[in-house]
Amino acid sequence: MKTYCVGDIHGCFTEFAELLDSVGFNENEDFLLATGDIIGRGPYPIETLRFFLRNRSRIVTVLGNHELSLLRNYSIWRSISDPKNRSEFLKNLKAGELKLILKEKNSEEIFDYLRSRPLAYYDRERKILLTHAGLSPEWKPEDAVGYSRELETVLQSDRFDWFMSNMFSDKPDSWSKVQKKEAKARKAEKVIGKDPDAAIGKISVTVELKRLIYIVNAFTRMRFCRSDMSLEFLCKDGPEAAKLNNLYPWYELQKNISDEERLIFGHWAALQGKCPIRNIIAMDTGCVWNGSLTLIDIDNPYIRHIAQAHH
Ligand SMILES: [Mn+2]
Repeated sequence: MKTYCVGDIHGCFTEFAELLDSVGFNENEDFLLATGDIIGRGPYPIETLRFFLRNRSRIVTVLGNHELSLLRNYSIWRSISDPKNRSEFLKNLKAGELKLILKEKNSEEIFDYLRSRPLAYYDRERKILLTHAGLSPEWKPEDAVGYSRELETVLQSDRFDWFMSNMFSDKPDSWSKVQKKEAKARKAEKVIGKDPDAAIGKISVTVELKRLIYIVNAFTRMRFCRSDMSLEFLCKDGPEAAKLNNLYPWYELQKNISDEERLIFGHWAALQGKCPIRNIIAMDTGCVWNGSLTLIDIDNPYIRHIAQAHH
């Protein structure tokens, strides 16, 4: 029984299957961790999703930004009642995954599956944390699963559509700002007391939304931070060029991961699977961009199994 970890598949099912074959992955015995973005842009999203659902008891995947975008489109599609407008909406979508999934008999099962994935997974025995984009330098590894659960609860509740329609924002960009806003809201609640005041309800919903947006952005979109550890989303350059703009790859500022712990992440194809910090392991080698797909045995993580992109 082995446990493997695969980088961002992005619907590149051919290369994924090739890798599983090359290590002799046993669907009845072995476990697989995936860094998220299992779909998005690539040619075989349905085949990939079918594999993940079929093996759901032996696979952990965290959510990536592409799964969240898909869920957002699904949420909008569901909210449109007129069939004409629905098909118009699907026609105008850049990404084709939603249309393909809706044709599947078990499409509801697929959406439920995605809605119930975590943003962070922690393997206690091995002390391995798995997320899509990394771990905010303002956070400690032991807090990650708790933050992830906050969002999971919302995604699985009837507040799913509310969050989906408010999710896309670059702000707030810092956890300390979130905490300051929370402290302010608590103070306001104390002053006004327990009067059922609509304004107070509004304050706390706004503050909660900000907290959830930060959680999503840190786990699924982060690449660069400013020196004060706030997240920066505009820079698309590689890590070296970013220094000129006084930006830092998040992992250079993340000092809370102990020597015995490991953090595995994907998302950042431009790193080409290289992170200079020994126990922070970059897995996205850009298969969907004509790079390659990477798989490791997590008990032997420095040996990499690679499948070159075919398309
Ligand atoms: Mn990504």
